[in-house]
Amino acid sequence: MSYKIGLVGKPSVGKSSFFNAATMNDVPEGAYPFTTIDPSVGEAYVRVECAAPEFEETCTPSVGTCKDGTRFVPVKLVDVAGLIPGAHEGKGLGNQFLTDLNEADVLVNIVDFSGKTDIEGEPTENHDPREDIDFLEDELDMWYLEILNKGIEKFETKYHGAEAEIEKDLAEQMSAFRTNKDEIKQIILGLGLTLEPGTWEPEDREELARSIRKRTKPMIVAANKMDTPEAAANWEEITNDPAYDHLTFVPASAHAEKALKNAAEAGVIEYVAGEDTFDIRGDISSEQEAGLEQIREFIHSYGGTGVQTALETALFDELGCMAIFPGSANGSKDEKGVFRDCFILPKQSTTEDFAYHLHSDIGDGLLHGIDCRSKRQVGSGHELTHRDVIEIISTN
Ligand SMILES: Nc1nc2c(ncn2[C@@H]2O[C@H](COP(=O)(O)OP(=O)(O)O)[C@@H](O)[C@H]2O)c(=O)[nH]1
Ligand SMILES: [Mg+2]
Repeated sequence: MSYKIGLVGKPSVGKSSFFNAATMNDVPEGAYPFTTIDPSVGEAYVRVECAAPEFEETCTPSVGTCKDGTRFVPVKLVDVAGLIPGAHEGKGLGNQFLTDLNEADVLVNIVDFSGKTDIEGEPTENHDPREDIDFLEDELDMWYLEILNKGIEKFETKYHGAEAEIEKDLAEQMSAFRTNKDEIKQIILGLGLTLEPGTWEPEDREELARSIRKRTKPMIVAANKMDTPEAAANWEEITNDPAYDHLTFVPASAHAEKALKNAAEAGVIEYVAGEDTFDIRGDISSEQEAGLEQIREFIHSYGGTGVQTALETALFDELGCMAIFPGSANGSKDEKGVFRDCFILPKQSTTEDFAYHLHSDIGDGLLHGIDCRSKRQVGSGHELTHRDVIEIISTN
């Protein structure tokens, strides 16, 4: 039931490196296309400031961990097979890629900001990363357009009687994108189009496909390989380019994250994933130290390696999810421990949604909730916010 974050991007941008750094699993890496044949699914974590210290408690997480007041809550990470231009027509790994994409709740587009790989992932110099961003968005849009066109075709050839509703047929055709007819109708009207697809120009269809894609496939960009000197200049230029204002960029170095985790595993450093610093332990060679100091400088100036931040930005900012702690307003304790759980809920979740998330019986018997910080009662329709600590009062 955990959220799934999909890593996408053309070949050789560092998807597998990023995936490995975030999950510390072993997936083959290499500077050539199609290293990743099957999408790999692994467990990664998002950080949430633990609520237990505010209640002078020590948490006992049922899943994930807690380090110095930072909860690491599990999410699923998918390393999606490399996409190349024309994938929507079945080029490269084509349709398999598209099928895998549908399972992700939110996407992180990994882009090689060093400019040292061309659009197909082959080594080059001075490649503009904007081309990769455009190509990925276009590729997704063309995929949506194809499905949209099929839906329109079906609508136009089918006998409807008096019940013709284009939004209904499109929602059916696009059901894999987790949309519905109300949303489709809203998007159509929002673009100033009528509900008569016969009046739509080819550009209108493209615009519609793009709008539906933007709504149903939230995506951020992880600017990877920021540890290279070329990347800084690209970062400056692209994040200041108004044409990309619609995207959120996170500077990242999968290499740095992996190096730090490896060093931590070897007992050479103490490093908490996502932090912008680390401590060196024990004896290391001056060469090792120089390498680590270089990484220290990098994470210091970018506020971390960006691997954790990218996942958290995707889940909490782009998708709007929130973390909710079940609590006890009168301080009563479960024998298994306190602050055991930290649940990730969709945006705009209410007390009632949370109750149903816990169990359908708890939802059915919901009386009200209690905000454990203020000790105030909250109604079933009350919208929760990130890091709320809520006790559910239910007859069941
Ligand atoms: N400098 C630098 N190189 C990286 C980084 N991440 C990945 N790479 C290199 O980019 C190449 C492709 O990486 P890989 O993870 O296989 O890319 P994928 O095809 O997108 O899965 C490999 O040579 C990696 O070592 C990074 O953060 N910095
Ligand atoms: Mg790969």
